[in-house]
Amino acid sequence: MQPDFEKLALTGWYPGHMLKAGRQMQAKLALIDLVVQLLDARMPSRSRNPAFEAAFGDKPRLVVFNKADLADPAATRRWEDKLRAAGEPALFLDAHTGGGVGRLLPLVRDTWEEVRCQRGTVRPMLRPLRLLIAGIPNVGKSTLVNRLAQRHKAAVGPKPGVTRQVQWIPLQGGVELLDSPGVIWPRIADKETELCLGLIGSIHDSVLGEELLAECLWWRLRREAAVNWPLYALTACPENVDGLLHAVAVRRGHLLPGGGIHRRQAAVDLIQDYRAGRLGRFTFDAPDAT
Ligand SMILES: Nc1nc2c(ncn2[C@@H]2O[C@H](COP(=O)(O)OP(=O)(O)O)[C@@H](O)[C@H]2O)c(=O)[nH]1
Ligand SMILES: [Mg+2]
Repeated sequence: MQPDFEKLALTGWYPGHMLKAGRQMQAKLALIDLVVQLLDARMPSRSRNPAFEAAFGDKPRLVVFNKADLADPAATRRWEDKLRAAGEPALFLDAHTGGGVGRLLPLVRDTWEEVRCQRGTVRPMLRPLRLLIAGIPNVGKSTLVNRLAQRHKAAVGPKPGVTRQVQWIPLQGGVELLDSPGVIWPRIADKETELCLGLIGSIHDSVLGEELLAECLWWRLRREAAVNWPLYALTACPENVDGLLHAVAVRRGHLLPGGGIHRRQAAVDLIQDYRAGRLGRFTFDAPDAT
């Protein structure tokens, strides 16, 4: 039976530290020229949301998709086509291994030149272009900052003349990167979006509950053609989430005396396998759906 996730109330979770992070980001925005908005390649539309428009105002922005290694390559190609048709750059990265990261700075510079052109600026820029990487929790902002910084490790260090807490990492070609990324809270439109954001780790597991996340994942995997079901000695998607959790529990030894299973532990394992890409590569937002 189809689970009706929309019957469930939104958690309304908005921790105080997120409010603080939002304010801190506003302060950072004043220091920078261009925002690199990092989204999750597994949810290109759900991880992009109106909260960003509110957060960034008219600050020049470049939208980039991370964790492409976990997304369905065919869906990514369709997303690339759709984005390019709309005149947007379509940069899909894997900040973990560095795939695609080398294309980021040239794209930043191109975007910035376009912005200057639109503004009618003709004078050469005499100071470095300042970048901020921003996005919702867990999309890989810190990983990307570290990767960009690592390539230029020798140059990392505080610079005089800038506020002491703010450190700029000099990159190639007159670009500086703010060393700490900006965190934005995702806008949660409906329960399924909230659950998907939970699956990609942008909302704390304990808020939504691992067993509910597992049910959402089961529901999504049901519609996927290429799932690594043999991981749990299965040949196809079980009829319901209980069947799936049972298979996980048997495989991982989460069995209780008397024949029951440790349901939550099985759910935790299932979610971890999904996040690590062990079940396959999936994209939850179809480019043709919107
Ligand atoms: N598979 C994969 N994992 C990534 C990638 N980028 C980051 N991660 C992992 O995602 C998790 C969150 O990354 P982090 O940089 O802390 O995200 P932040 O909250 O946006 O700063 C970490 O476990 C990273 O190792 C990527 O491109 N692919
Ligand atoms: Mg971080």
